[in-house]
Amino acid sequence: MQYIYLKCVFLVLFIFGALIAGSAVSSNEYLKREHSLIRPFQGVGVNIQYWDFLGHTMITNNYIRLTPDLQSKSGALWNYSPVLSRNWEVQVTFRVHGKGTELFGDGLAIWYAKERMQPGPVFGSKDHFLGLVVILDTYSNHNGPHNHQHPYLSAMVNNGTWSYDHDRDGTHTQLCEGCEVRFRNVDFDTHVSIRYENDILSVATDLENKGEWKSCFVVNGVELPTGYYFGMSATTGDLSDNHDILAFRFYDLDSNVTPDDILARSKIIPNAKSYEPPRAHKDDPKPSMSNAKIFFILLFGMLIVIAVAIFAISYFKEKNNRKRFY
Ligand SMILES: [Ca+2]
Repeated sequence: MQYIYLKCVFLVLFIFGALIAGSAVSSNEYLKREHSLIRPFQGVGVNIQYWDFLGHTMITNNYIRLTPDLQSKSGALWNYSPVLSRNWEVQVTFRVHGKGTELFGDGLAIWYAKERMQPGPVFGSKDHFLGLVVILDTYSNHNGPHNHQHPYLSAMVNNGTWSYDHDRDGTHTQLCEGCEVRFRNVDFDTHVSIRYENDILSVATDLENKGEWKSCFVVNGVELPTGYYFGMSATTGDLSDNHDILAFRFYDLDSNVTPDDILARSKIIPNAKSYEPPRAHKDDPKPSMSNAKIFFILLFGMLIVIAVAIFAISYFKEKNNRKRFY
């Protein structure tokens, strides 16, 4: 009796153990360490495994600070393993914070690009890039009215020929309408997920500490090559913020993708079918007439009408008077 009881206990323990092992495998199955960045960051010296950094980037155990909350700083982090997956998802945990309450900037960008470690004007990285960028733009450079508030999340796919237009906050080259995002100065971690599967790009955020993704946008027909690199960069100008990266997790979503597919895919040029062709940079239209101007024009017009009326009345009156004399 006791033997059967023990056997049952062992069986239950075995099944329980197998379930735990199974779930551990399934949750780690697709995480690729060579494209990920997981705490603690400080290993031997100042090296971070699989990643290079440049500019004012500062590494601590718990976070990587791309820029401090000081003017004119710029930093970047680039993975040095080319991505050999056709379908993937990355989840970036970040924190943007600073002393500014009304004015802060400039923002943070997450890259999947052909060239790595290239400093430049687009949130600390190269313009005219080949690949994808997802931008968390904290400062509205645009003087005229936007139809959205900042911070604003948007994406751009570039074949190397287009320029990111800061004066328009990239709205003329964005992939589609983005979304307003509030991630600054919160006392919990904030996350963005970029999923690229079967040429569909989906971006979602978790900015409210709820542990759930909220969709920002989904776009079909996005063609990105294999063999590009992931990176993150940030910059400050007159305005500043701390731009901190806390984690970068890469999940391989490939199933039934052959090495030939991966190779063929490495030769394509980044392209997005739904793309609106970028509009030429035009200056804002001249401000329309002020209310005061319109009032004076109307007043002037009315005075002319009144003057004409008075003249006409007196003219006809005189004509009538003259008639009576004859
Ligand atoms: Ca901006």
